[in-house]
Amino acid sequence: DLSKITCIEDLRKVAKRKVPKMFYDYVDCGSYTQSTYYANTTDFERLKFRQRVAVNISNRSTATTMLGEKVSMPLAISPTGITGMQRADGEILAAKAAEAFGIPFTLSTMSCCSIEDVAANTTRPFWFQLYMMKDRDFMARLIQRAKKAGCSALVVTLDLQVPGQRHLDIKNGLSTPPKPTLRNLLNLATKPEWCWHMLHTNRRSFGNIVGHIPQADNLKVLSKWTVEQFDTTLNWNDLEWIKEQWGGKIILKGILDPRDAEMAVQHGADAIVVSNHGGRQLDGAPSTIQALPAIVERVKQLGSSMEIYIDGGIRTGQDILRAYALGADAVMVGRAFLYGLGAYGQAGVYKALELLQKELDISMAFCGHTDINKVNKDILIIPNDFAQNH
Ligand code: HOC
Repeated sequence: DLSKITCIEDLRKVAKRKVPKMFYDYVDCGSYTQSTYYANTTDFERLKFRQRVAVNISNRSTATTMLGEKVSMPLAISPTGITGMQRADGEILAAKAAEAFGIPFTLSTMSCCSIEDVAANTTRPFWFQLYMMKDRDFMARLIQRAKKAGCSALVVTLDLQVPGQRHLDIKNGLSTPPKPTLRNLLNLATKPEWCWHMLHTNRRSFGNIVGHIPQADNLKVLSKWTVEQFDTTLNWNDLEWIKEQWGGKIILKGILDPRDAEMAVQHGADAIVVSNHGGRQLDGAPSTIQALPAIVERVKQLGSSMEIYIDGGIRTGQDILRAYALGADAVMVGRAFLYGLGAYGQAGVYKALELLQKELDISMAFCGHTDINKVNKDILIIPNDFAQNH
């Protein structure tokens, strides 16, 4: 019953009950010791708000723009792998919820629903996420497909050329090739709703890749090809090739260091996402909220208008407000929407967005603001180590 859901944590608990263990764990874990994964959330709490009173806080608005697109709040849905395994047709359901809410949805290259599936089920242009892969022909085709589908931005992920190890995935058999344990297979029997939905779709694989390689219906072949595709030679020159193929707006995802933010400016990125891949890659990297101020400062020093987004650890509207006040133009969320999807499908994603916006609006009001566009770091008490991060 959605009326009893009052926060993202409630959605997480329901998703944990409804989604098969191996796919729930895939979302809900970080790499190695998970120190970065945990820091992403706990560091947000270290930023305290300065409450203001007796300010007229009627007529509030969280609406703004991201890359010139109007959005109902400064938030976009992050690209997440195999989203259609949280719930059948998950990418289509999440894209529809994002469209209804008036925010951008990003489709991962590694999605179950294809670019064409999502385009056929939505009218708002979505963003498409791309990895640098060895098969340039595949990349070029993906880019053309994204163009044809009317995607309004290309999100290039820079931090997954080597995979961070997630212990739980290995233990659950979510590996290459997939080797689910008997326990995990038995666990499916306890998730009838998930199974029922999954039986009614044929989107149970990498939708963007099927059709590109022979024997793509063989999961062993498909996963081996995919994993071997990540190109470790990726460097800044490759970006010029991507830009030429695409010709539209580019967002670079995985920036954690001011020097890389500077490179992004030099290479003409329209936006960056300050991201440590949800704590799923370099364990021991700083939380994204701690890395943000130095990046904002460097981009400002360069006089660049490149937009700065941030993801990782955002579970509340308060976190959105903290990130925005600290200089992010917007946030992106992965797990927060995935919990909603696993719990209640499209309605669950919409509910997650509704909760986040409501929390953002109320917290902004407590800080004495009525327009998100006017919020700045004056509303925060910032720990010293955030500013010292250069
Ligand atoms: C087989 C490769 O962003 C994650 C995703 C990456 C998906 C790659 C799947 O798991 O963090």
